[in-house]
Amino acid sequence: MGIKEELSKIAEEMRGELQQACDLQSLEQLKVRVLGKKGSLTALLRGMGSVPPEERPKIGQIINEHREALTAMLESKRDELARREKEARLKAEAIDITEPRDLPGVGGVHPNSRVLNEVLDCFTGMGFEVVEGPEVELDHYNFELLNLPKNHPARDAQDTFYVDDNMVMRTHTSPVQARVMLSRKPPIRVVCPGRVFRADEIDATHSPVFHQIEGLVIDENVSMADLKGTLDAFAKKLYGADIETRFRPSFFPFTEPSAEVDLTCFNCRGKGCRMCKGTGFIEVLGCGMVNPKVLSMCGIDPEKYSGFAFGIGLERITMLRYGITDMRLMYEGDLRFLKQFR
Ligand code: 2U9
Repeated sequence: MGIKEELSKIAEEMRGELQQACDLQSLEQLKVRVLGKKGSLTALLRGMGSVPPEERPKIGQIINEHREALTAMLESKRDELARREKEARLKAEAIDITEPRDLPGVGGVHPNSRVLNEVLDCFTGMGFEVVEGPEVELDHYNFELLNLPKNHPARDAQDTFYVDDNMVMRTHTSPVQARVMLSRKPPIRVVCPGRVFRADEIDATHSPVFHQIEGLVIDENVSMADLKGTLDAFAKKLYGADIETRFRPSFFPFTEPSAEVDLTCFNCRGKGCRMCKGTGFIEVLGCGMVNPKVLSMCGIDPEKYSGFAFGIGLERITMLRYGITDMRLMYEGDLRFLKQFR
């Protein structure tokens, strides 16, 4: 068979096989069989030795024309197969974004955060500004300025985490109010939320880390009536208009006079129940008129200004609000507990 017949035969066979080729791999094998080093078309080029010299240029040109044509056929087929493979993959991997899915579990707001936000809303609604301060605090601001001198029992190591002789983990947020008084002129109306630290053993009602919200009002002619009125309004905003407040004399070094405040039990509305141990009242916070010595130490003239302060333990009111009997539940991250607050 002459070279021309050979070429036609090769082209015919390739057309037939290209029709059959259904994937890129078989196409590659066909390319090697025809155009590879040991391919049928390459063999013809090797057979040029038997062609008369004067015919070789012509024959060589014809073979190369066939090589180009066969290469074009292969590439066209490869593009077609590649396109089909891509379409098939896109179809297989397509996601119907309109398909209903079970939403991932959404989080919730921690009960402490809920109550904190409600308490802060009550006071910001009355014109108080929220101010925060450092948790690692100098002894000077945490104790001395609060009329808790060096030998005061509240400083005992069993109550306080000391970083060094002059630095502690703050035991209350009171140093924030002291800092505010030292840096601002009256009138002052601030609430100071945050974490506080006491060297307590962990049990159902104690944690070495807990939260307080303290408040401070400093202005001219601030009286105990302002204190009672403000805290009474707070209690009614937080627990309902029928809630009554009861002020019992107490003592704190940083306030004089001092009082502890009981609220009508928001569970039995004053009838007496297990939560309020039958008394109808629940102690919720402490307060008092700022001790004039504290005013002076914080740069406020006690002859011209007076003020009141109060302190609320956040965990205590959160546990009362939600009937949580063990403080540890709030920190252990158990989803069975947290899911109740979604
Ligand atoms: C300054 C002056 C006075 C803050 C006050 C209380 C009363 C109080 C407790 C409530 C529950 C702490 O978390 S608790 O155990 N606090 O009873 N705190 S008066 O008085 C201040 C604060 C700052 C400069």
